[in-house]
Amino acid sequence: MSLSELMKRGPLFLDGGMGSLLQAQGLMPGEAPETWNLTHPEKITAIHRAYYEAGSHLVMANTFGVHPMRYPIDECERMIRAAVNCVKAAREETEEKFIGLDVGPCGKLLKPLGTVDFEEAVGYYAQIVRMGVESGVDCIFIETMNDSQETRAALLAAKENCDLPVFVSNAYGADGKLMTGGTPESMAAMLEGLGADAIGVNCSLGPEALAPIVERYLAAASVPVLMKPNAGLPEVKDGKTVYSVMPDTFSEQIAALVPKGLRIMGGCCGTTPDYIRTLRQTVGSSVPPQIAPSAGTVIASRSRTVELGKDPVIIGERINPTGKKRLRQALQDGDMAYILNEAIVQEERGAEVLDVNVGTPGIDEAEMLCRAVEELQAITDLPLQLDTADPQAMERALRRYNGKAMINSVNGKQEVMDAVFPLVKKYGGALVALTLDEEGIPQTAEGRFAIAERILTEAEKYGIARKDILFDPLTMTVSADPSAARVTLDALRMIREKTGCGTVLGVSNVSFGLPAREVLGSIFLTMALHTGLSAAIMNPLSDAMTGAMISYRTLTERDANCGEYIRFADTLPAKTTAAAPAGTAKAAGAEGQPQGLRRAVVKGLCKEAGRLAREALEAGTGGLDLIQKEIIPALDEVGKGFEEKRIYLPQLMMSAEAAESAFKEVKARSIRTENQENRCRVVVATVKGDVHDIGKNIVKLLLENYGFEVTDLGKDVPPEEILAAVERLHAPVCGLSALMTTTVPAMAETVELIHEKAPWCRVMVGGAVLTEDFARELGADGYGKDAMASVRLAERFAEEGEEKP
Ligand code: B12
Repeated sequence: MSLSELMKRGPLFLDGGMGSLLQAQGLMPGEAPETWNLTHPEKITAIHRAYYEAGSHLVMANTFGVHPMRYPIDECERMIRAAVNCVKAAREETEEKFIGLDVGPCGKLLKPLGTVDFEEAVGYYAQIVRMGVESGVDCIFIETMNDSQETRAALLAAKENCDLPVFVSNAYGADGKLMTGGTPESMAAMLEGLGADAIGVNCSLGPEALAPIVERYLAAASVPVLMKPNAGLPEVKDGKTVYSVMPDTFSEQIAALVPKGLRIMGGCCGTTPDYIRTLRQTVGSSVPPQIAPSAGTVIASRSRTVELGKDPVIIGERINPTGKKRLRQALQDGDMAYILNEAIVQEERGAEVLDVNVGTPGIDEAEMLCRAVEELQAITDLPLQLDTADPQAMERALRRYNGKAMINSVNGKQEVMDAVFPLVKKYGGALVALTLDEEGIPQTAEGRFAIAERILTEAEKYGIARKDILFDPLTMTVSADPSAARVTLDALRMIREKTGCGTVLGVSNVSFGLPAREVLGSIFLTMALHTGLSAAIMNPLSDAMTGAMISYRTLTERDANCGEYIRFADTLPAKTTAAAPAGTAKAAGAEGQPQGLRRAVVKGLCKEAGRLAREALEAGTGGLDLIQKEIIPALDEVGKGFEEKRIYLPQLMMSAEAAESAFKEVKARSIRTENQENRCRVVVATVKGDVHDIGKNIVKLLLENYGFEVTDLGKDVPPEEILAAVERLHAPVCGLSALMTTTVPAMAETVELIHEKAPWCRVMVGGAVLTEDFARELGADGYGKDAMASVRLAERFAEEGEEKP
């Protein structure tokens, strides 16, 4: 059986861990396993052989750590060739014995979270894949990826550079999420869209803890699902890493998933050939059931999925310059802040997907769409609808889009289908198809339906699943044609009933040219929903439109206890709800939402935060007040969200940046004017292992404003470096900051070192994890709960001089 057949039928057995086996053979801690392909090929070959003998069908070459960001390219090539040769040497027969190119993460984050550009990452992975293919592997196995965008980069590179099967495996936390927030459902949607041949999970946890994640994959995926758990959670005993799940338990827990559909299985850290042998015996002759293709139409951002065709969905229409002068201007000026704000406002008012159309005269649409997608995805996790008629702009945006996008649009014109279908096939997505063609928009419902059928036939030639096509039967304006609404709704009904496909309508156009547009628009929306509309492109800021949508959900048993309706009513202006029973009237604006600068920081709106801070300062608000009453509470709110897993690292980082830009404005102005010049020298630093420096920067700013001469060593600073600065400057005061429980030991070490080697220096400490008692335990000379306290402490230390009380 070929690898593809075996993987589709299952069970397909993979190999297990490599690192711990190499350590047992003498690999030193810190030594890279891939270097042994060149220095100890016989030992690598012996491990591969043991896995084949244990029953692995697919053994991975020892290439996990090989990456052009770590090694010069010719060395990558030598290591990959040697690694594949080691597996070849171990494979005694080729019948159902395959070799995988093991592809791991680069170790750095991609933009906007990190510094690596997406296309740069694709380029690196492309090199690795080509080297693997030239060396003779049978498949590409991308694994242990904990960020969706890097996973996409590697998968895209594999698909663009070979036609071998590509397996993609992600590393999840115990919360069922990737480090950057991805879920089994969002990953399944995006990876299948990009053409992964098998998807699943590896590393991080044992089989029992990974089982629920695998089950979610099985429910969401239409391709084979794989699992490669650790032998439990790693624990350190007597200085050695040990794993607690033994081969029997490991195998039973995995085997229990085979009847549920698991087809591809092996082991990760801590597993050995013994685990694979036992696993194969335990699974025995059981064969997973046939894969049932998932039925729903799902779109996804990196961390959120939206199903179309179940409950009607609101697609926010406001990021579209048609008829919007202010937005057109913003696009021409490259004013992203305006666009990001439109996104946030729509999200706050209930949009579930955001339409993004940037087509404006005088701008490079491809460039702008790409930029808008990237920036929008940094501040919102709503899935996006990429709305452009330019296939080039569409392709560039699709490459970057971190998820499975809604693609708007294709139509019945042959030329347009020829340009758009290959993109949908390559990148995945749910495609909105407009029922018009070379002849224009048919006047009749039958005419529009006929175009829909032609589009479906053509899409099938590309292998695009029917469920991934939604039809827009086109809303025409009733002021120009009294039958316009009826024809659209008739076409909608025919398409729904005869094709089973989902439907989309931009509803606002119905009232064009008429007064009180929302009255007509909201009734048309209701009629369309009643006819079976899956998603409406509409203005979520319109109470009439959103009210119609929410009322419809409430009236069709989609709103338990009318909760959504009541929450919506709470946001309406008092006038509208005056007749309601006591006490429901509220002022407009989503309740409990932070406003102004606080909101800008919470939502990660960088420019907006800077502008609002500047305006507040110009209007006379004190810098310290701004920090304490706006910036810090906003960061606290974000931190709480992060802790409660409502907010993920990308949003945390955007908020930190927004705080920084507000902070820069404060910094540009002196907080206090009556400076006392030439007070003593103070060295400040965030301790080793900790990159949180916003608090430390505020401490520095305030100390400087009170006349201290501050030397700032930055963040993640080792104890020796801090000591060296204290010694060089003979600084009488040193301020240390730490924000994580894990970096408190580094702080303790630094305090001890300074006390020992620079006894003249007094050390004050601060940061969110510390308390007065904790600071005392660390041996610090003082603890400051905020930046003002750092000034008071420094003043006291300066006064007391070198004599410690
Ligand atoms: C912004 C932020 C980030 C930003 C930091 C950007 C930057 N340039 O600083 C980014 C996104 C990079 C980040 C990364 C991470 N973060 Co973070 N982050 C935060 C957040 C939301 C706000 C921190 C902050 O700036 N607060 C505002 C400042 C002004 O407050 P402050 O630092 O406490 O400073 C004040 C006082 O403490 C005092 N002070 C501070 N220093 C000093 C020094 C002296 C001498 C004195 C006297 C006083 C003093 O004065 C300051 C002004 O009043 C907190 C949550 C929170 N509410 O604290 C989480 C938080 C600190 N992060 C956390 C985590 C887990 C992480 C990550 C590990 C996440 C990850 N999985 O990658 C990484 C860590 C990377 C690393 N190795 O350090 C956890 C820590 C949990 C713990 N208890 O250990 C927190 C608490 C979030 C949470 N609730 O889970 N984070």
